[in-house]
Amino acid sequence: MPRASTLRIVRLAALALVLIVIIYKVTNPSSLTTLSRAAGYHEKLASSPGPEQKAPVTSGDKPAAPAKEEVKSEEKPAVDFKTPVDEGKDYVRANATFVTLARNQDIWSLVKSIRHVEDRFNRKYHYDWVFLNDDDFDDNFKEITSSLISGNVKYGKIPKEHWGYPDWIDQEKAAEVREQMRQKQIIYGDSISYRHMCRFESGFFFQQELMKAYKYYWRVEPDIILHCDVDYDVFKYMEKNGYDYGFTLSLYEYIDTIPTLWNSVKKFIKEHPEHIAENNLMNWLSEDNGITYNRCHFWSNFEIGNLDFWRSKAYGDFFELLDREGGFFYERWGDAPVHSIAAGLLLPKDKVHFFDDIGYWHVPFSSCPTNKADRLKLKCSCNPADNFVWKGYSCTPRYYDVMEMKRPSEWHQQS
Ligand SMILES: Nc1nc2c(ncn2[C@@H]2O[C@H](COP(=O)(O)OP(=O)(O)O)[C@@H](O)[C@H]2O)c(=O)[nH]1
Ligand SMILES: [Mg+2]
Repeated sequence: MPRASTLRIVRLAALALVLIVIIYKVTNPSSLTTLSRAAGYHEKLASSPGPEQKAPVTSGDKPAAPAKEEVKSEEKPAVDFKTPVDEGKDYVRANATFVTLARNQDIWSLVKSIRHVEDRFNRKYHYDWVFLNDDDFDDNFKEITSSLISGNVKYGKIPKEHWGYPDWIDQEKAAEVREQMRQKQIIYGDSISYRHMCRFESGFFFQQELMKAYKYYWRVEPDIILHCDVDYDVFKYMEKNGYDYGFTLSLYEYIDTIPTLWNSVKKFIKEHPEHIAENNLMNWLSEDNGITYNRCHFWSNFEIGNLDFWRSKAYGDFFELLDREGGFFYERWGDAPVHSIAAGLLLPKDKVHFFDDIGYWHVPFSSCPTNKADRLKLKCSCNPADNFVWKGYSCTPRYYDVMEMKRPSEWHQQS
């Protein structure tokens, strides 16, 4: 019958169509949506620079298998430098500690930072935490902080010679400068304690008795947020990759706080050419090969670093020259540009690491992992639209250029 045979033909055609689609999908796996989504993630892993070799996650939240092209990059065995979560009590930690400079009154701003660090990282690793203060910590501070921290907690009082005026500083001149800066409304321009703090963080935090036992540190300030899980041991990661300085945010310094800093740096370069590393980050710090400073600096309220670098002869000579120049008091040199210029000139550039996977906030800027796949994997709570890393006032795009690093694929959506 004509109607029945038409129906049969339609059914056969439909069946053939389904078969064609199945055959096409099996022979072209990259056309599957799950695989193409995973490809962006692996592309980033494969494009990571230098010795870093971020190996894909091995267990737990497994991304889907890589698309065909990426399989090639797995021919070279990737080294998993990211020591995964290990909650066992026999876990062997790196020789490392958190370090926080604080006053007793900072306690309620600090508890929030501690909770973030513990919840996102330290509850899995139990690293120590050293608190430093120019005064005595009170019982309330000690009781609350020690109740929150899963590693050993230590409290140190900074000796007078590390928190005060060196004898070559003309204190009247310093007071005049503070008054001028107050009138110009320069942030912390009229503060004495802020200057002692910046000089301490520049020259002395790593010399404290309690810090002498450690090699690596992670600096934490009050009122910071960790937006994402940190699902590997960052200290071991520093150690295995030979990194000496790690950062999350970089930006331009206010010129009014450091008008003569670069002149002093140039003096140092002339007096101590032996300390200047080959293949350093000068091109990140300067656009004219060292004649002027472009004011780029790593934001030092977050730092993961190697204390031996700060204790080196090179950095010791650097700090001593700057300290003699008096700019911590006659201007308002911050520890951030001081640390950054030192890391940029005294270290080869492959010793500095950008932690693109640590979501971090300190008022008023956030870093947030750029690619969506990373934010999901790390359970991030940050809005990528707020990611400062690719914005105009950030120096991190320049860092990528100088390091010849490939930018993560979604960077332009956040610029
Ligand atoms: N013990 C002590 N810590 C200080 C003092 N001033 C600042 N700090 C600490 O130094 C760090 C930087 O200070 P903060 O006020 O956060 O400066 P900002 O981040 O540059 O705005 C924080 O960890 C503060 O708790 C001080 O006078 N005494
Ligand atoms: Mg702060």
